[in-house]
Amino acid sequence: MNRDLAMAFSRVTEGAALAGYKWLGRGDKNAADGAAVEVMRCLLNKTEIRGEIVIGEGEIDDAPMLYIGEQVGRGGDEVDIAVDPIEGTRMTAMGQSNALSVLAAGEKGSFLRAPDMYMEKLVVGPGAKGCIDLDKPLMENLRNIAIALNKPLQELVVITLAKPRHDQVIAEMQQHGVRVFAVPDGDVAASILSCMPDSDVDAMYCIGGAPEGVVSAAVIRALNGDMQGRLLPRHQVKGDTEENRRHGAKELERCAEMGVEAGKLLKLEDMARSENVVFAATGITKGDLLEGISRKGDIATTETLVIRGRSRTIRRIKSIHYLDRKDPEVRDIIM
Ligand code: VTB
Repeated sequence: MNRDLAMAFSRVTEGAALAGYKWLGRGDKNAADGAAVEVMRCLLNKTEIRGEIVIGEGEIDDAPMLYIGEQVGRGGDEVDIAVDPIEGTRMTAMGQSNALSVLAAGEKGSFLRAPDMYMEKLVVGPGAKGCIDLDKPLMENLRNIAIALNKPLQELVVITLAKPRHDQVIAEMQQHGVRVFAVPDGDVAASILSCMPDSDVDAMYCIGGAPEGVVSAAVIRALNGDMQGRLLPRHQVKGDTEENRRHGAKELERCAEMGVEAGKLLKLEDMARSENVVFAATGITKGDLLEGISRKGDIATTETLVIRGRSRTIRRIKSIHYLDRKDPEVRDIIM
């Protein structure tokens, strides 16, 4: 993959983030997402790639744009692309922190194709690579991570999502003295934080979205961290009601069609098969990983993280955008 694509992809997430920002705090998740999707697609189609969306907004029937299987780009390197135009539509709609626009690209066949369902995930940075095993209890994993990092359990920092389904594990971790950072939403940013050399987060554990898991796997691989995951049907996560069971049964059917197995342990290499990946994320709202967008009149500032797996270079790009100078099709959505 041409390394200059890193710059091209940062432009794509910047545009999508600016589109999401326009809807910040307006209580309309779908409008925010729709705008980001449209800009992301438009900018991807101006990029010199022959790309296929492998993690996107869903299946063609219910996602008009950036659906799984959609071809994007105007010709060039053949790449698979995993996108989350707004990772945190609720955060964007409600003006909460940590919302990002995210894209990962890799050589053909790089990413696991998984349905949009839940995934249990455990992520660590390079220092604890090879020490995790999701088939073992979480506390045993955390003890092993602490040993690998040469610190007492009481100094371990684990980030998770503050969701009712995690109340019990959060309490258990805290009873054992682990420091828990429970953020409301956004496990992609949380996963990246656990692999960044300048962060004090040691691990990320949660049950979140599978697409978010695959996007995270790409960047974790690029950062030489480690991750394991397990696909879970809805009724095992959200309560064993009739509706959830019906929904869960459909997810299991999709798994069978796509050749993946729910409940089975997935290793990092199963989810991200090559380290020749490029990852770009632009902050929409201020978070622990990235600055949010700020805008005065028609001038907006963005911060974007760009990571190239091959060289493992981590760049932060601060951009100032004169919105009225953007291409008309983008300008009309972001202004
Ligand atoms: C998950 C997580 C995301 O939303 O998809 C979560 O992976 C949805 O959780 O990072 P619920 O089903 O409990 O609402 C995020 O936190 C944000 O998109």
